[in-house]
Amino acid sequence: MVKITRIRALEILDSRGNPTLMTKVTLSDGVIGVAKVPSGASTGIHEAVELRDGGTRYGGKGVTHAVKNVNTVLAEVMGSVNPLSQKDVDESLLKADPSKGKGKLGANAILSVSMATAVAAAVHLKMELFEYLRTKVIGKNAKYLLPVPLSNVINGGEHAGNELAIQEFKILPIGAKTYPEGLRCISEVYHTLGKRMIKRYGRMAKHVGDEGGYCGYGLKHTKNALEEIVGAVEEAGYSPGRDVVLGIDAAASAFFKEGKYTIDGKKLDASELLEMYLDLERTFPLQTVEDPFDEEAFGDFAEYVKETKIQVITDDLTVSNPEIVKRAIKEKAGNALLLKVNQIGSVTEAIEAAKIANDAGWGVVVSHRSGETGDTFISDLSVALGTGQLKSGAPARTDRVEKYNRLLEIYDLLDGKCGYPGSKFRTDWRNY
Ligand code: 2PG
Ligand code: MG
Repeated sequence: MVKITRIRALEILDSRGNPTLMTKVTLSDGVIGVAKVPSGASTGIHEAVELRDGGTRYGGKGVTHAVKNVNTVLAEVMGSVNPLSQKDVDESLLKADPSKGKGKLGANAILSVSMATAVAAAVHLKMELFEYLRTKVIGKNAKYLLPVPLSNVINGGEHAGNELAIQEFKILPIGAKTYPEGLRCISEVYHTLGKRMIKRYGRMAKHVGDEGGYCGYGLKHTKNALEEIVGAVEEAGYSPGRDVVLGIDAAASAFFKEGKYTIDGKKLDASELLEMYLDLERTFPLQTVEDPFDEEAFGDFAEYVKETKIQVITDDLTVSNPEIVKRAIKEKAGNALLLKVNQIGSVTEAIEAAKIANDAGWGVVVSHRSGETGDTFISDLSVALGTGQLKSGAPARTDRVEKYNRLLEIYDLLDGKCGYPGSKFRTDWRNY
């Protein structure tokens, strides 16, 4: 039986220049699996714990303790685990750190081993990662759906230094027939948007935020950003509403304080903010809204779901945690789950959260973090789960583009014999 013979982690940097982990898992046949862990900025309070060193080195953000935990405790534990059973791998990892949020060894440490082992197992079996995850780990047949990208073309909130409270303004290329056509669409709209913004607001508007979207220089209000995007969609030769629909991630916890949401120069209570979202839906081809309220406001999320027909995604509210996802489903506090593997800290638990969401009829959107690396695990995961939606930032900056490029590669590997949901981006997963 194949075994894990060596696990080696090291401290590397993420796309914001902060430390994170790269972990290599070596199997007895010499195969190596590598994983690099991402990191968020607008993190939910119930997320699994990123173990950071503290002190002054790297502003306290070093991960040498997490690295050490991988190289000692986890390397030891994994020596006797079957790397071809992701369930056993993750059960052993969770047993090694049963603390709440995996804070003892660090969810960043644990996740790096969980992901790298899956990568190694796929290589060992001479399978592509998406194929391995789908057929061997999730246990579904080899029928593949590529995702519609939710591409964040204007950054705000904690991801950019502008006046926009809303964190992400996204485009979804739903008129495309295939994934490559969809990617081409977001690239064309992105570049058209950049030229428009420079023409209107000057060269400062050329700069980008943490996820490669424009920094929003000159934009004062939520509506201005959406107007610019709709204009760019048209100018690029696409039809807003038919070819491209819009999405936002409000990441509303970041502008919520003492019961009020500070946005567009106003202080709104939850019902006024809900009215604002409904008004945006009436004015723009807005089809998906993420984290519209504070991360503990289950009731306000549920109010929104009652009032709208569009996709309401829970991110900070559910933090990819199976138990919290169950609560949100019970309280009807959304209709789609944002899935970030590092929020929960293991591949198996992330897959479980997705399954719980799908079983309840909720959509699932696999997502990057604002602090990323070149790792493309999430592209394979979205194809393996057949979520039909992936959020990976603008079609710019290598940390974002690598994910989109991996999907191009998967499309090629499959000879184009895979689905693309297009306008059925909220429901097509049911066929896979
Ligand atoms: C989000 C993410 C990713 P962060 O809120 O959805 O876009 O941001 O990684 O900073 O939490
Ligand atoms: Mg979010």
